[in-house]
Amino acid sequence: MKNHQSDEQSNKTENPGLTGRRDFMKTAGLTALGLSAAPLIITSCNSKSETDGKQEPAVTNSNGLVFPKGFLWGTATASYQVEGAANEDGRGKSIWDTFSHTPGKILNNDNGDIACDFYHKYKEDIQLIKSLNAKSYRFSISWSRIFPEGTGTPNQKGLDFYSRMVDELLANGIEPFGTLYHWDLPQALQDKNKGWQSKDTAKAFADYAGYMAEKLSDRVKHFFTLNELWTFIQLGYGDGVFAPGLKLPAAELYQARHHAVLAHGLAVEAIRAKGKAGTKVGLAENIKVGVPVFESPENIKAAETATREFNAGYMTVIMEGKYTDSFLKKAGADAPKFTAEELKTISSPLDFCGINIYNPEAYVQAAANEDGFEKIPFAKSHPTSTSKWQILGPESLYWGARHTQKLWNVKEIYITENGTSGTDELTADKKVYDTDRITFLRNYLTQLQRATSEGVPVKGYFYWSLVDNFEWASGYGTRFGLYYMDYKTLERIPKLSVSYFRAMAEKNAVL
Ligand code: GBH
Repeated sequence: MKNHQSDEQSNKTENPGLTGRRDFMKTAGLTALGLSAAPLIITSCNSKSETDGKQEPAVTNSNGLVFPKGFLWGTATASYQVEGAANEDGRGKSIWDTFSHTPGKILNNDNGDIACDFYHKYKEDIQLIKSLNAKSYRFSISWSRIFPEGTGTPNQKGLDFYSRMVDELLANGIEPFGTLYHWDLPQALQDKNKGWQSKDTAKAFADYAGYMAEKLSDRVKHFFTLNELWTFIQLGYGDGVFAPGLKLPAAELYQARHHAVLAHGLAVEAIRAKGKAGTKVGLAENIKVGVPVFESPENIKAAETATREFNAGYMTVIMEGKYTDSFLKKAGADAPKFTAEELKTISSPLDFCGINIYNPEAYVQAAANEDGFEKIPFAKSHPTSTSKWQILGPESLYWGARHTQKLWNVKEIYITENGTSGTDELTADKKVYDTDRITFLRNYLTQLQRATSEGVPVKGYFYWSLVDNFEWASGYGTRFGLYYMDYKTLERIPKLSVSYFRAMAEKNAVL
């Protein structure tokens, strides 16, 4: 194995890819756009394995693609997708219990009653996280475990579960990042309020968020309000393919969307009011990323404008406190009703932004039209993962982070989800050779490292997901995990990508 010194040397001297790119950025005129390439930040690789006498890591060449010191490696999951224990310890039903138990809604009529049984196996899973060299874990809290009816009297046993899970993470040197809503709305609030169609649900969410901050912020320092507002509103209330399975007319859908961003803002205020000093709050949105089809200054500008518009009803209104003109114009008579005071709440300042990125929303080029950009249709032959919606485009990770910084001046960014699904065949001797996932990770993380090397403040990366789990309407057939789940025995089997992730997290570099 090369010694440490020579690794560092090679970072500085033989880095043709990066040097070439910086030259390109100059010639591409990025400096003129205020996007000058920051000096490369070179941190030394972790030399633990050389000093503590443990086995040497299998891979030693980081190609110079090193992340900043302190960069957080982690994995993510969500309550309904992994916990199971659907009827235990006083948990109330959520809209996903109802939806998944409605025949025909989920592939193979799968449901989350047992899922990965994380509720009982969390200690085992925390050891899996630890063995990945991950120092952080993003989990979500099931609202109906805490408030079985959505509001009212909290259920102590529900709280106890998250409390002991957080203690276990901390005892293993893993920092907990808590998401307050990953789509499992208490069924009681769907019944009583029509869910997100009512402002009362937004208020109930804020009460629950404040309660959780009060109880956990002595140990959980980062809270995400809502996960992927676009997804649960559009697919749940617009397209009917996610819970609660509604297809609302446009005006009602716009209003539900407005209540979701309002819920976010009210929750931010509640967490600030009830959390310990220093509690940080942000969101986790699947930002829709416009990727310049190639990097000319005009296309880069167009991709930025496009990204602002693609996210107008979600990230943009949250970050800017206004709906864009073009959003309101397109909505016309269906536009949501809102007050100036609500916009102020919605745009309460955040401590950080979490962005979930799996694919580009579109490749974009400059155009002489009203919008200033046009979307380029994807080629039919453009590669996808086994999830057909997942158009592969590693640059989306770079541009997603960079647009977030540039458009909204964000100082702390986390990639709160990124991952891919594969066929993941289990061999007779219990191996999974997921070469596609490894290739995916190498390509996407190379783009993320490009962002950090240019000074985009990405502080951490959470792979989706730790284990294969309940993939919503696709049930258990679609696998995103680093660990393979044998759903008959609930055995967790490391895929080849576990070794890869572990080595990268140790080196803090793309390998
Ligand atoms: C994330 O969404 C979720 O946060 C996470 O829970 C999920 O497991 C993970 O992705 C993997 O899917 O059913 O054809 O209408 C990512 C964004 C938006 C991608 C909804 C899938 C559904 C397409 N997702 N989309 S479809």
